[in-house]
Amino acid sequence: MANSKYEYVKSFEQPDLLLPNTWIVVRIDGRGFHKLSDRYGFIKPNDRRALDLMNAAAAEVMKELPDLCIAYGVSDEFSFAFHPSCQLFERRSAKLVTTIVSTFTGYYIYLWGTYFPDTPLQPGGLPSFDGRAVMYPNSRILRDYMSWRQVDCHINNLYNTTFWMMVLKGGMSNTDAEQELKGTISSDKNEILFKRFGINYNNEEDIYKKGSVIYRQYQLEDVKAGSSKEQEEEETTPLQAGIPSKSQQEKIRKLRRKAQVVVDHVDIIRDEFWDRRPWILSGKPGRLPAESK
Ligand code: DGT
Ligand code: MG
Ligand code: MG
Repeated sequence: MANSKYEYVKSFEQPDLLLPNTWIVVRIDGRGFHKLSDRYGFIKPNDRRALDLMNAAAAEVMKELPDLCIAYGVSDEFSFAFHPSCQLFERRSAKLVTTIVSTFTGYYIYLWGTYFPDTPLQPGGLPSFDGRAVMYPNSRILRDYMSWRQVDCHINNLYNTTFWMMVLKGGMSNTDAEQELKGTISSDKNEILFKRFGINYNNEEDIYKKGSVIYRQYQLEDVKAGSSKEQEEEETTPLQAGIPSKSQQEKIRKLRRKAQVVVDHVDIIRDEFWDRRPWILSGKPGRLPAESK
């Protein structure tokens, strides 16, 4: 290509490569969903249709980007994790974030009518999402990140469930309910729910209490004592293999595309989830379940 006199402007573009060999989490969050949830009449505190729509859009993102290992969603946010060995877009931050945000938003809008058939989207109230990429240096910290989001889900859901019960069923004003809940701990909220409304919080649906985790399904491993330790040891070994070759990357992508993408509502804080699904942290595809071979 001939050099034009304008070409110098390219030098203004800044590199934004994320560090090698680190987990990359792209977290997206709905913009102004407080207002949007009112506009389209989302049920308080949890609208199953809204959560199912978030999950459906996230599952499509997982299918389109086989480099993703796991995604976790709650409320109007989703976190998508790329494995440390990921080389997609040379690990350029803006490319990764904008691809995820736009793919997610595209599907969210495309699938809206399936979940809200009677409430069409209106111009001026179109959903949009922001996004950012954060790097985490090892699997332990990646897991702590995921635990942080799931604990947040639990804390917010317990608060919101109690608050909206007090308002919608208990007839309290928003301010009075807020005032009464100020400074309460989990057991106080559990007690309010049980004593005043006969609700045992433990029996609430897992999608609300635990959020949603999306991953590729392979044959589950039997949990053996000490297996999480093995994982840790593997983790601390320096990455001898370095960057996988282009053909290796393509082979892994192909294998990942064969696996079914599943949506689950389970504890991701304890070891069991990760021990039984070692492919999530290792990035190496597992064995496909017999029936889907
Ligand atoms: P932002 O993210 O700074 O642009 O502002 P928002 O308004 O999106 O606030 P954020 O992300 O902190 O909180 C999420 C909002 O979305 C929150 O106001 C409640 C609403 N929301 C999310 N899921 C549901 C749902 O299932 N039902 C209802 N009623 N509201 C929901
Ligand atoms: Mg938001
Ligand atoms: Mg949010």
